[in-house]
Amino acid sequence: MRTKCINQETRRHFIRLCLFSEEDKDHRKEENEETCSSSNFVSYGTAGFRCHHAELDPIAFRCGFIASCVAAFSRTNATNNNSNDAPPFTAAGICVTASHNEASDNGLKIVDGHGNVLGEAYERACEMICNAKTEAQLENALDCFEEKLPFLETSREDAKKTAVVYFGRDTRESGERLVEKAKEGARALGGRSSGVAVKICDRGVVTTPMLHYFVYAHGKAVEAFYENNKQQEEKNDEDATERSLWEKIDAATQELAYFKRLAVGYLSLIEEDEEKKTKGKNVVEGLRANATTLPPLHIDCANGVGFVAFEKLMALFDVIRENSSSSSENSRRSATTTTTTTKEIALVLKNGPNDGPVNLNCGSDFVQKNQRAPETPSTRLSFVNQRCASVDGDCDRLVYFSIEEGEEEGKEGENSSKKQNFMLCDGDKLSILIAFFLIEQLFLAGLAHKISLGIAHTAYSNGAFTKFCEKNGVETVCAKTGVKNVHKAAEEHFDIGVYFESNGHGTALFSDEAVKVIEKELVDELTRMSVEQHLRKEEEKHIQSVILTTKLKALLTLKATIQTINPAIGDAISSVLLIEGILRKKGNMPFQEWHAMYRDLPTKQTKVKVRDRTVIECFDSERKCLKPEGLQQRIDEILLLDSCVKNNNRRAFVRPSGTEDIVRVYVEASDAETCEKISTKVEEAVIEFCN
Ligand code: 16G
Ligand code: MG
Repeated sequence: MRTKCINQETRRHFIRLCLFSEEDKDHRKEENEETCSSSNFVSYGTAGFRCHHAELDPIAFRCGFIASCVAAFSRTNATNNNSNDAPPFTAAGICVTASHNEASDNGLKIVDGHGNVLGEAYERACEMICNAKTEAQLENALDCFEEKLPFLETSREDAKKTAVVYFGRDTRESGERLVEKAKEGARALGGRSSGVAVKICDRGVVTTPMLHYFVYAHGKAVEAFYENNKQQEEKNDEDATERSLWEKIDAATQELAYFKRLAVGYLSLIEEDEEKKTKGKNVVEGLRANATTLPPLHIDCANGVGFVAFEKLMALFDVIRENSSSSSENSRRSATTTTTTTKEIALVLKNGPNDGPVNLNCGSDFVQKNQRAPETPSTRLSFVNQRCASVDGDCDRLVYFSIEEGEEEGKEGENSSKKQNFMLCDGDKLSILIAFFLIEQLFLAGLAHKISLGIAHTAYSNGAFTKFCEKNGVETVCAKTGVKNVHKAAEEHFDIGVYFESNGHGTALFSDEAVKVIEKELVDELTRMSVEQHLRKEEEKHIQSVILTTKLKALLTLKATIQTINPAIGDAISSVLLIEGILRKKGNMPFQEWHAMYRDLPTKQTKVKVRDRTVIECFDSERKCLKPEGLQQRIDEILLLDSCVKNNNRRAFVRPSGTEDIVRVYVEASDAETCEKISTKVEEAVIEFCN
């Protein structure tokens, strides 16, 4: 039988505190009668617990405890190989955010020791812990948490001395209160009886991807430290070792470390003047030679934390610029917009936390779903005829858009109406741009045969996107909706897996092996170059070095790309830098050209309310349904509408939502009218089969 990690005394302490906070919740509920939902059960949704903030106090407390346990008893890369060498500091994280939801909602996300979202295997146990109402239920839930889950396959003696829990929150008003509750829960594990010391690292108002990054960076710092120590094989004074480790961890998990990583990655990515660099000039000086011709990017920050974080990034670019030279470039800050225009990057920030409730009439979800510009009073018109991007409330989604406004033909003059053309580059187009760029670099670096690259997407990706990939020989794989599913598919199928959901949540994942291959090739190439340079005759030098430089440049570009990407999770800030970098390297590619790489088929998405959405069971990555019986056959028949042959441009699927009590219907066809017709019929079929 397995030893329990959380001993009886600690359990009892936790349970006592939980039942206290249960009373606390009832008290709150009376105060917030109108706003609380009637159901007490809060389910573990697609991305953690999320609902009206007034419901969340006890859940925050319990999630805090769960995070402490994950930090104390889980194993990371550093501990996997040799448990006797177990580092004393393992980490986990709690992110208090409700992403793109309205301002009165909030949520809890638990981050594991690698900086990833806590694994699916834990979801049910977390749900049980967070919803348990009695002592017996809590005991049972904790048993499930400990005994069913592979993470905790370790005895109490293996528990680390210190469990570090990182906390972060978005700009929602309820965030601070919920973080405090979660900290209380985290501390409930600490103490003499548990053998664990809990260290709280509150990083304040940060984006969700930043919090993930801190936990990731913590793990990497520990790993590197132990690797180094092993090599040195000297037995240091234990206290001094621990102090020095902690200093390293602390430095690696600060905001500045995160912004520096991304900024330096970006500056290296856009550096083109190879000659200047080889003559010993630094990255920034090298850049001075290149003029910025990409028009500024206007970023809608969803009235959220993205604004705060982008401001910090821009301040860092300002410092780098000031250090490198005095110039006439400008940086302007005001209450509602912040502008940085330098030769390296030109950003105009809009919709910050002081401009209105988070996500209200703005943000990536609003822009993508409504296919129009944010409608906050201060910025409504200022997006027209600009290059624009939109992030969500916690800054992990990104879409680009542009609105061209021109005179209606033949209507010039005073009474002319303006014609607007809205163009969206959603997750599909972000994937395409990044994947094509990386494929090119892999070819130039001579690594295309060694490193596989492909795109993971969901059923919501436009049919035109998958056809375009196929035509261009890019492998794709379709996964179920939800970041965790697409992330996993990208990781499993490719050495470099580019993935984005159409809603803009995604990244490019480089496997450890791919990173190693790129780094090794870079070292080999540099060595080869210097040796050959030495041996070659003067007149041959020039021709050879051109070939070598192309390869070297590509390898350096790949390395810079890796650094520009947040390795833990999809990150809108990191994606903006990567996309801006790629557009620059593509000769300042205009938005229109990127948008026109392929033309999306018209689509329609609707919601259908049914008695019980769970009667629908899907397969084939949710592109087909198995149950209720007969529904799929009906959909197939509807797709033949007004035609007796199968039309490859037509697609329709239905799936139960993971975040709302509805069924989602998706339809795609060559023209909007057919889309509309098919959609109505599929909605009717759903109602018929599901009620
Ligand atoms: C959540 C997911 C998102 C997914 C959406 C689907 C995360 C961070 N977010 O917002 O990836 O696309 O749910 O919602 O995992 P649905 O099931 O209601 O269609
Ligand atoms: Mg989000």
